[in-house]
Amino acid sequence: TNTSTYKRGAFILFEGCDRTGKSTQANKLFEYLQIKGHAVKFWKFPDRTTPIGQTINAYLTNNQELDDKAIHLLFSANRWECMPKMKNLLLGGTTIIVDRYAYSGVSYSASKGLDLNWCRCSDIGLLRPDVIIFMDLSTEESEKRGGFGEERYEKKDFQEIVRKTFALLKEKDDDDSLWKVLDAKQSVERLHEQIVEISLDIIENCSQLPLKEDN
Ligand code: NYM
Ligand code: MG
Repeated sequence: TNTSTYKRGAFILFEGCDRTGKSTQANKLFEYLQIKGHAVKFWKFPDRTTPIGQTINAYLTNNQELDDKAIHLLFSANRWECMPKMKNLLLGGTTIIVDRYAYSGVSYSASKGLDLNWCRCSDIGLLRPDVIIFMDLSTEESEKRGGFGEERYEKKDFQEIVRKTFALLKEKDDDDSLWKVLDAKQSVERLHEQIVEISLDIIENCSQLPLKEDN
């Protein structure tokens, strides 16, 4: 009975461990949608351009030490500070492709030993993505991709724990149909095809739905 032609944008999220191809695929999807004439924006967390993001960057590049809980809350605050802009874009009909979000926030922090439920608290009320494209790759495979870099967390044993924590988050999710787990070992092109199909479907199907909040 809703005859409105109003369409909101979709919140498409890429998640996964380091070196799984998230940024490559997020960029390819962005270019594809742009060429097809969609209103689309790209967002990356952490957003290292803000003052909070600069502190996060200093931490990740080992130039600053911070208490585990303090850095967790900064990652979360970095999402909160972007919410008004993201909300406006989505309501204005722009689709947002996001590279990492609260699921990385909880997985990386909980993998250090922080309580998982404590970690989730600071993200309660953030916008909920319409789909989570999870790039799944064994740590052996991700390590082969030129090896891990210099940044904090880029260590094989730690990544192994993060991967398991992501799986636990999916399992605990009230709506685990939101998660599309892709075998990231496939070729860039093959993955891109699947991601395009998933994304076009989501853009179409969420356009009349209200924005959801994480709980
Ligand atoms: N990371 C990212 C967190 O620990 N918590 C968060 O909330 C987010 C968004 O930052 N190793 C970690 C995961 C990555 C690192 O991200 C930097 P990227 O996508 O590698 O630049
Ligand atoms: Mg990285």
